[in-house]
Amino acid sequence: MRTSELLVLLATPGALAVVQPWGQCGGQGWSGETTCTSGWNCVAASQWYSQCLQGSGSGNGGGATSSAPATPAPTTGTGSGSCSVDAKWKTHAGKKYIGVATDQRALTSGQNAEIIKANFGQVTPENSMKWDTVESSRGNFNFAQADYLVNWATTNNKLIRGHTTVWHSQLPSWVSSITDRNTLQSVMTNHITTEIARYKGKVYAWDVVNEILNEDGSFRSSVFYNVLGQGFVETAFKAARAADPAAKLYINDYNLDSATYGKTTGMVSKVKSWVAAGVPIDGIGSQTHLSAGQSSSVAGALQALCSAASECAVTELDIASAPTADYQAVTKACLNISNCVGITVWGLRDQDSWRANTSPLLFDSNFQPKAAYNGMCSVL
Ligand code: 9MR
Repeated sequence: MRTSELLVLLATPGALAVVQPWGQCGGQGWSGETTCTSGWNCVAASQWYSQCLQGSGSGNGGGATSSAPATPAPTTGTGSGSCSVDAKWKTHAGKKYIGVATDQRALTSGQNAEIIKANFGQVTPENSMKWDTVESSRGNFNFAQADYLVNWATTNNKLIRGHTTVWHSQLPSWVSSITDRNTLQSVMTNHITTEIARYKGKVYAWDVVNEILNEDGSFRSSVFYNVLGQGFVETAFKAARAADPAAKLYINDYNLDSATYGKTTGMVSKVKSWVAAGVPIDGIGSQTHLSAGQSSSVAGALQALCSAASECAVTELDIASAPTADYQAVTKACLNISNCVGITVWGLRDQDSWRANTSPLLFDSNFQPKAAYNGMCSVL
């Protein structure tokens, strides 16, 4: 929430008696408010957690408010014995999801959909919302795969992290070859506005800009930085905020896994100054692609990152050979930081990972949970 919104709320008697967008509104043991703000519905995600969502099926269908629905049956934990990491995560205050990267192809094959439904509370499109998929030529938008994912998530009460609008990679050459400032400004703004507005009210958070820093924390050379200068960040976030005012807007990057690393310190100082200057950044996403044994510095890094924005998240977790201790350490690191809202694992099965040869994920080729999955559950 921005300060201006908070002041309005505090000045309005009774205004805090409704739950704001994305807030918790029910679940076993919940004693807080159960009525969502106007236009949002209280939807049960699990036995333990109901959340104010927009555009989801249940609730009062457009009236002023809606209250918590009846508690659903416990999640059975398909594919993982009796544990849903997402349901256990949400028993902790302020924790919104454990999610997974997926897309239409995975969701329509094998047991992917079934396992995600039972064990995870959020999905990130692994590829379908990237620029080369969505706008391969100027002004010609193709949202077929992204629509599939959004419809699937909405139907199944899963949060969505939109990924990603401005990224130097997977960027069509018609964009990367632009040299005229006004043209690029217009193209970038139109891309952000069109994509984010299409899913307004349905996406919890957007990775508005992705991987814009070098390892030393300076700006990466990209068409956006080279042609527009660092002001492209402010332009991008303002366009995103205008397109969907309720979505949380993130800056996302990798190699933010140690507090003393140049990229981490650069990210922290840049985000603090952007936020102070009124750039609408709500969160920092730490991708967290790790090697085995690399988790020991993650808690300190997340503390630094999470101090710079109103929320933060682990957005693309995978760990070479998936050691249980490393998955547990990352899980506890985010769990112990009050504004670290969730963890997204970058794929379900090892064989579908972008680094499949390192077997870095939580489920094996037979859709069976690995030791690390049960290890995550046991620390929740
Ligand atoms: O996992 C994604 C892989 O399937 C794609 O081929 C690749 C290029 O688009 O992107 C991978 O996901 C990346 C993510 O979008 C951004 N951070 C790094 C991820 C791994 O490369």
